[in-house]
Amino acid sequence: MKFRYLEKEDKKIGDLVKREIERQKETINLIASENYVSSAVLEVLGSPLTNKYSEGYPGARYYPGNKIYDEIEKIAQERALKLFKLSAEEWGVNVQGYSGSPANLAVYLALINLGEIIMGMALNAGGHLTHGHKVSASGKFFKVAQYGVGEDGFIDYKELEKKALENKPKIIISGATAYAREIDFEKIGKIAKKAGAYHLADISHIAGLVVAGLHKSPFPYADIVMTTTHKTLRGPRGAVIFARRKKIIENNEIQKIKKKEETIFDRINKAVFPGVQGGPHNNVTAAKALAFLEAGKPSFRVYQKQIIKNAKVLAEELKKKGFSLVTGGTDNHLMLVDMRSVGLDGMGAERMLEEIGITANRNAVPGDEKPFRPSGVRMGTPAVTTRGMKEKEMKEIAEIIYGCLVKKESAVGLKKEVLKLCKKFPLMY
Ligand code: DSN
Repeated sequence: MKFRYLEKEDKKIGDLVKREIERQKETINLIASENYVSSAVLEVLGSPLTNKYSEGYPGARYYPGNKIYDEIEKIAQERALKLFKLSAEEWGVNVQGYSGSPANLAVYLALINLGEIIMGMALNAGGHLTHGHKVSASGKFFKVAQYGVGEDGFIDYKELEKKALENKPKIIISGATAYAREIDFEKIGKIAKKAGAYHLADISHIAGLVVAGLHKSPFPYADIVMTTTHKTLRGPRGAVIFARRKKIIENNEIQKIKKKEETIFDRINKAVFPGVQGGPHNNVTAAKALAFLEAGKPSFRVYQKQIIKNAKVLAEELKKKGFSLVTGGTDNHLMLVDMRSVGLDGMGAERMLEEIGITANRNAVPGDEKPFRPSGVRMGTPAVTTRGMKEKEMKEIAEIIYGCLVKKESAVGLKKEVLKLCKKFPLMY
């Protein structure tokens, strides 16, 4: 990539940007939440669309000069609804979310009062910080009940139901950040109804799989669905929130909306702006619209299928080499490797892999108590699949990981193998 102006203007940052692009090119990226956007998405992100304030929503802005941004935002909304096959009568979508964490916070602030109860999956079971962990705003502002997984590593839906009925949360969150198995949104939706709670599905990790029909959709069973746009969806960093237009829950009862009454979607919009955010990042909104178009193409489904095939092969190969996987395998784009099975912890394994040019992040496994020094490493295949790698390369990667973490082969030799693979599947930046 050429940065004609940057290099002249600021050599220090220019050099760092170039070095980072080289790092991305020369690294096998197994971080399950990362991906590579298309060059067209990059163009839009770096465009003058970043210059404008557009607080408000299409047709109702707090700044002049927004006719073009109104069109862009409406296109992003229409494409987002079409991508997930939603009717605009039943669902609205807010495409302004800066990222997943503020988007989840907006959902909570929209629907419940401070001090009321939310219920999500615990961090050490695979849940996200914003699903109620005590260090996040979600755990500081709200009371929290958390569910976990059983001894086999799978979500324990019976326990989930018991906790929901005992604690009577106002929101139950389905979705995870490190869970390798299909989530039964239907079951969680039914439990939420029984408990009188809203059902928020956070599909940030699996949105691409849902679009491709490779993971069951949460939409029939949820009141709100949030996703980030940069993981399996392969768009710019950001989030979107889908919300039902017609249903609202007060005093644990679902009530029909009368004319002019607020819908869940209305409340979500107000919570995003002015509740949590200021002006939307218009360059990102336009890039989201573009990414939704890309994700609607038949080639995107082929890509998602390959992500899963690759994850299954990588998981099986690692198992053959003695690594233990939480739940014993994967249904989706990621796996959680318990590094105690090869005498390491997550931090040690993460560092050793980074030294040879493989990035995969340390992650808690069920039962872990220390998030900074957990026992596992999460590995995912969205990024390597974008580079064009297939089953054969997954076997090679498993061999390199084994050489690094178990056989303790020379880092210099393994790094050369990593580079060879990266050169064979280049990034087009
Ligand atoms: N940090 C993201 C992930 O890695 O899953 C979620 O926010």
